[in-house]
Amino acid sequence: MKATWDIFCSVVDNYGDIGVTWRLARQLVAEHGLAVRLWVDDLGAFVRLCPQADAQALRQIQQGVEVCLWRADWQAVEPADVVIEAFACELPVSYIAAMVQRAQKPLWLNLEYLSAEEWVEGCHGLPSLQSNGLSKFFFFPGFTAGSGGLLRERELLQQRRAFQADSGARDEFLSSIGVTPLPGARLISLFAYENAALASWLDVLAADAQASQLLVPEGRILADLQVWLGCTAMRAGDVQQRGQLHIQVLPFIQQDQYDRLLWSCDFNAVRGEDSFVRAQWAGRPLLWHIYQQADNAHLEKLDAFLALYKEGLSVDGQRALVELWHAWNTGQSVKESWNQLLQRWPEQQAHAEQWCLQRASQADLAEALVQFYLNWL
Ligand code: TRH
Repeated sequence: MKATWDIFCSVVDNYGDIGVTWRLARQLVAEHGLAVRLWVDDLGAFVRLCPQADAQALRQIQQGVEVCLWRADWQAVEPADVVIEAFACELPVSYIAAMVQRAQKPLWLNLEYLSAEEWVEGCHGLPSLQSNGLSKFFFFPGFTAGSGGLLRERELLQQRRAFQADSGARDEFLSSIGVTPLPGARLISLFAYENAALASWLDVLAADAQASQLLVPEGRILADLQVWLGCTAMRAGDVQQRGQLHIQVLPFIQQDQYDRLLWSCDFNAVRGEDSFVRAQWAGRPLLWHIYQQADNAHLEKLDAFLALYKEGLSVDGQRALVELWHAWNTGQSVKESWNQLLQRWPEQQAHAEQWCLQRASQADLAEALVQFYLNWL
């Protein structure tokens, strides 16, 4: 009998919660042959990632995953063997009661947000005894061997390498999303929250000796882009040029296509959690717009990641990287740091690939979850 897994996802905002859980659910089905139900409280967000899905369906099968609407008026179901509450979302009270009643108790996991902070290793896998007698385990994704790892499909890096080695595949993909690469231009993707530093980056790209082609999926950064361009209501397909900078707005594409976009670009600006990880698997230099938290807690997380990521770069390479990422995340001008980064471009390229290879030597998150369950049994 296949083990059954329930993954609960409450969509707080943006696409990270559903992006991570949808990716994990698919991988558990495709690579581990598990029966997975994904409970989502906002099917609208899910449909954005999976356009063929039905936003009204209470239950539907998508790519082997049973996707269920998590309704406020919870209808009783038999709990699964493994229950994952993603990002500390609160399970329905009656579902927890049913977990307690189950003859074979389920493994209950809280899948946490990704962080490179040192304390993560100490907390990963720890149980917390609940008043109902069940234990809930904290599962932390992460970048180091003592953490739960990162989401990475089994064939991902082989596919990425084959794609990057095949310029025809790249051109064909770009053409499928309406992009014609400009000869000699640096190709950049931009996915970010509202960002006061954007104008300084666009200024420096427009004034650069080398042309840049900036691809911007529809999203929150468009408002700042429009202010800089002095235009309104930009939509997918719109193209603008200022100096050496060519800007094109893209539609919001599916996760697999978004991967290909990251693989196609020379540089990727990403945000949140899932796109940030995907850009690392692309093996190309990247810029992270971290999700803002109260009291600037996110800046500590940013520095924790930088401390790991910058290892192996030269002193100048480290400085350019850290200053660029700090400026981008604090709304300061990126002009100096971007130019410094460009001066060390080959080093940053080699480093991104090296970082990717090192992370890929660890077990991926889905595999680590499955192993955790097998050890727990
Ligand atoms: O959307 P996000 O900002 O999500 C955030 C973070 O996860 C943050 O940590 C969390 O607290 C907050 O949500 C609630 O960024 P993220 O994590 O990169 O998720 C975006 C998803 O959208 C990711 O799975 C990639 C996907 N995507 C596409 O599928 N197509 C696209 O065109 C683009 C731009 C993204």
